[in-house]
Amino acid sequence: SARKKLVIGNWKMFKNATSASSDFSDFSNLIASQAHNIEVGIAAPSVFLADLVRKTQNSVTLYAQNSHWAPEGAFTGEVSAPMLKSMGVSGSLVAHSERRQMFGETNETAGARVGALIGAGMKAVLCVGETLEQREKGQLKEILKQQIEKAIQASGIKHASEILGADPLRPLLSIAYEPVWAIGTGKAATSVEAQEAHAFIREVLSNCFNKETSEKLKIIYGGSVKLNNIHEFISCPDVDGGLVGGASLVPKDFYDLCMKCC
Ligand code: G2H
Repeated sequence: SARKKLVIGNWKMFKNATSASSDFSDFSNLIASQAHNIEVGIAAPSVFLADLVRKTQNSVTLYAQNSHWAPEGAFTGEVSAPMLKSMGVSGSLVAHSERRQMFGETNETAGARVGALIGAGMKAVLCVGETLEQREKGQLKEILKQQIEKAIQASGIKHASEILGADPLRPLLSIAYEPVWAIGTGKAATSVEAQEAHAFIREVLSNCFNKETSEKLKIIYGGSVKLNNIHEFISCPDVDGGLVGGASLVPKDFYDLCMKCC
């Protein structure tokens, strides 16, 4: 497809100041050393971002793992989109399933976060996905439709032009499909399951915006993506890259994985 592949490493709550710094440098040096046609990002714990932003060499896009819906205010412990932007951070993950499961994230709060990021001209990667129970009950499509429609509604985004941004190859909004049962379990979805969900997500996006816009947006797969299965996923017509947790933690390994997407 005409969509540029997008691979984002999600460091979750791993590393310390020293290892985050040296791993990020190692990874961005490797990426900068190689000509490629993909977009590569790291979503790091926000406490490390100020340091990492100085080391990107423009080869790696930096993301937070969460950002608040308000620009500022009495929200102890939270970080806002304008704060991240002021540091040179490009965007944030939104509503990762771990946040939905453990920190009370809803489709409405997810949407508000997306709206704040896009409003600040930043990238938002909205994470969606069904639990095993929902899949077994045949609710896959219903859940994905709700997660996307409700979030877009709550985001306040009205026009496709708001999410497309200035660079046609890098829209501000992306979707990460992460079936909850595949996250950190070593049990990835099959490429057939991923393609089916991604094609449906594109259909939902087409209904929310329009067909042309839905064709431009990237839908990336997450959930036990590894060096040996990434190629299978990105070979699917509607899979535009990966959101990679465990396999993004070692710089050389993640670099090798990224190179499989070129
Ligand atoms: C899913 C994924 C990255 P992992 O959470 O977001 O993690 O690749 O470890 O399953």
